[in-house]
Amino acid sequence: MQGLVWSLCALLCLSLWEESYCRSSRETQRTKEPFLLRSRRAPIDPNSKQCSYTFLVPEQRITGPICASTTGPEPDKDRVTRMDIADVREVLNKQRREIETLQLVVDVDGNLVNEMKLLRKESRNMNSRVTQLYMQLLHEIIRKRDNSLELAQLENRVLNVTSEMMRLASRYKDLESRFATMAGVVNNQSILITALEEQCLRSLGRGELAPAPPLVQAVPQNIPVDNRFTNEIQRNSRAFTRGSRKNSPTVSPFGIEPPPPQGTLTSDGPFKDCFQVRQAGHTTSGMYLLKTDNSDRLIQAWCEHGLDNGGWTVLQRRRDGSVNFFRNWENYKASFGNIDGEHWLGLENIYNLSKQGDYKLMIELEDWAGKKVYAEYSSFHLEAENQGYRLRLGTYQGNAGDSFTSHNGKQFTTLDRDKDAFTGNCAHFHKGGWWYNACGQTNLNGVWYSGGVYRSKFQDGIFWADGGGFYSLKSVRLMIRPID
Ligand SMILES: *[C@@H]1O[C@H](CO)[C@@H](O)[C@H](O)[C@H]1NC(C)=O
Ligand SMILES: *[C@@H]1O[C@H](CO)[C@@H](O)[C@H](O)[C@H]1NC(C)=O
Ligand SMILES: *[C@@H]1O[C@H](CO)[C@@H](O)[C@H](O)[C@H]1NC(C)=O
Ligand SMILES: [Ca+2]
Repeated sequence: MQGLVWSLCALLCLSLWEESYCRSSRETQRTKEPFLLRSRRAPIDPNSKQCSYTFLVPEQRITGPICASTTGPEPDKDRVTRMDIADVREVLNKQRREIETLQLVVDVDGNLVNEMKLLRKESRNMNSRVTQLYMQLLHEIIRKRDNSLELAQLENRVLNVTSEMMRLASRYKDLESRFATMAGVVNNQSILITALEEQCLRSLGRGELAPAPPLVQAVPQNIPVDNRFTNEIQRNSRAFTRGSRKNSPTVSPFGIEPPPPQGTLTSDGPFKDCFQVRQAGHTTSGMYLLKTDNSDRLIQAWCEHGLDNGGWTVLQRRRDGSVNFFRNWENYKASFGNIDGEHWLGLENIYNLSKQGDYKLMIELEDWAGKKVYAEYSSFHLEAENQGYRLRLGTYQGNAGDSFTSHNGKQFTTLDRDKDAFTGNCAHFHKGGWWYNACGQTNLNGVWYSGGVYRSKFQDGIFWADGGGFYSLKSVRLMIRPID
């Protein structure tokens, strides 16, 4: 820019100078030839002076001046030129001043233009900046509005949740009071049940109060102590549902035949017992069809092949309380329950099985800590029905303790057939069917209580004296196999 301005100035100066020079040269043209035009004009200028020479004769003395050069300007012309120069200088000065003024103006103008340009640029920048800021502001405003909306929603939700919480708290209090009422009712019912039980026993004893059988005194070794309440509840609920369960496979404990056990038969038998099944090559525990000697009836039985080389015929099994064992003579004579779950194989079947040869009995017991023990009797068989299916046991061996030998030689007693040595009916006290004595050291067909230690007026749980009379076992199995 600056350069351009300067070059412009220079051009201007040059032109001005040339103009003024030309003017002055025109004025002086007649007297002085401008050296620029001499070459052009010299040959044709008629006013141009020629140099004149004076030739001297050598014999003669020099009397006149020697002309060395006659080109010097004439005095007239000299004067004119000086005046001209003064004129020109003045004009030049004047013009220089003008130029300086112009220069100043130009400079100012250029600065102004620059400033203008800068300002314009700045303004443009400002505009875009302002636009940007405006957009940002808009954005912020929109965002703020959204936030406030969200905040309001959140507040609403918090309020709602708080009110919900209060509602739930009040409902919880309501439920708590209702629970307290129910607990009171349950306690009252429990008392009532006990009273009714006593009354029932009294009426069974025809007005006389039958004395309770002696309790098994053995103290269990590992009693869980914190589940008494659980047992109480369990017991009460059982008292209500006993004999009226609809979903149970065993519809009624009295007289009604249970539906045939279901399951898949894996037998290609029939076999005489599970030992024969095992000998035929079957190694999978499961349900098999058995046919005892001199009988044309088939028996469904569970063969246990996973224990001690297998071949065990299961006579009874308890494990989850799914089947009611407080049943009459007909039930115990036949069979009940589910072959693949809790069941009783039936006294007649057991009798027919056990008379086929020499069998030993294995009783497997598991407590609620998962500990398994067993009691084995070297021989086992029952006598016929007219002998009340009297129990005949061999000698004990095992780690469960011998709680069964005291039942040896006893007939089978149910709630409707009392063959025990006790004045009352042991089946009523122990709530099962068994070879009761008076009443005995073990009750494996008793009530299945959850948790082990149970609270009951009588010892009616599934107990094995060595585990304690008030400790109900978790699972039990009675199995027979021919003596090796
Ligand atoms: C809060 O509860 C009111 C009714 O009690 C309901 O209309 C509103 O939609 C609820 N708000 C939320 C955020 O759940
Ligand atoms: C329980 O029985 C007692 C009296 O034996 C009685 O005062 C109380 O109200 C009964 N409670 C319930 C919840 O029935
Ligand atoms: C038991 O065996 C006898 C023959 O000894 C037979 O008549 C009877 O039907 C058998 N009972 C069962 C339930 O198989
Ligand atoms: Ca009796």
